[in-house]
Amino acid sequence: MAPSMPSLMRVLCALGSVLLLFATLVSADAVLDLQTKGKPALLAQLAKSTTCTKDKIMVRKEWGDMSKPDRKAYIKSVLCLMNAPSKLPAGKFPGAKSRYEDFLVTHMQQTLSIHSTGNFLSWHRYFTWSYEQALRNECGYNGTQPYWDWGRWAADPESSPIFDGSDTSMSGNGKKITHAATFISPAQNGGGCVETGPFANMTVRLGPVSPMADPAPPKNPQADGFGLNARCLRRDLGPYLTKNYATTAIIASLITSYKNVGDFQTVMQGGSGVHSAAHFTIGSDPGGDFYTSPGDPAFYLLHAQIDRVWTIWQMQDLPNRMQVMSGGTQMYGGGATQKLTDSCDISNVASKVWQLKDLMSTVDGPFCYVYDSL
Ligand SMILES: [Cu+2]
Repeated sequence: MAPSMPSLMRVLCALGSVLLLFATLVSADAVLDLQTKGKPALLAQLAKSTTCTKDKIMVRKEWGDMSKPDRKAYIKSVLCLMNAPSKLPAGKFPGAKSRYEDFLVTHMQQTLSIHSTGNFLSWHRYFTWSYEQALRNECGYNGTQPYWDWGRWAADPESSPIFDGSDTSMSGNGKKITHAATFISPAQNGGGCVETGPFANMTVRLGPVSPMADPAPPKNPQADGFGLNARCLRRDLGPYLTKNYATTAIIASLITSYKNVGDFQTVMQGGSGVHSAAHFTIGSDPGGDFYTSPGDPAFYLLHAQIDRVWTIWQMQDLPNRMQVMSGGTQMYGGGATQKLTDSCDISNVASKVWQLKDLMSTVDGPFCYVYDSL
């Protein structure tokens, strides 16, 4: 018997809904699609690697895709690093009490030669990887460095599993206080001390050097910011910057719009680029000071995503985007032209000095990791 019109309509409607759902699932995340598209190139690169093999590969995941026990293991290892003694000379760096702060000192010392420079991407890749190594080798962590996909949580970062303030988050927003706007966004929903989650009682000691928080943090007793200046961790989370400058569509467009690494990294690091948007989404103190931003433990999730976006950009045309670099050795084209043979020395926190050319692939040189899946 032929179906009656209404039931035929129902069938067609149901079919339409299924197709729509399928289309949504397939292209739910344009950045993930680009990552999938680039996978064969990455596998080909891995096959040629001199140091990394499939059986050794580590897989970094988005915080929201990690199990709660895995998140807790990561948090535990970060707290361990914060409680481990500094290996730096106390006379020179009185504010560096912990191994965690040794990383912060390293970033502070090199700030002007690692941002808006040729080595921005490779330096931060090696820095984030060295931090992951310290968590594993010095604090018994068995997992990998998680990342924060700004696009996934762009509508409301505060309710994301990264910042929801639960015991499986990287702690929540700062306490809501009356405060002024910054140069990049209106005042957001916090501004005060972080009082929820695993880092609620964290003490920040180094800096400020170039603070952009309101109210301003107390001055450091040393002009270089390395003196002891104990205060609380503050944040000013809100959706303004991610909604306007770091959605999935914007990240995908960053990856697909620029063939040249100079253009790609300049747009990424510009005032309305994803890098600034993500940093000032955390904001406040020490997160809003570009010298001391690694003093907020969410920094490393943020920079793993910077690294992931670079990796996905590289994977779109790997042979032409691997050994490429653009920029100077000092900010905004200053200093000499950066060379692939320049060294990357973060010997406060890593034992080996590599040349930048060795830091260009996540599956060669010191590295052996991918994002999300192999
Ligand atoms: Cu940095």
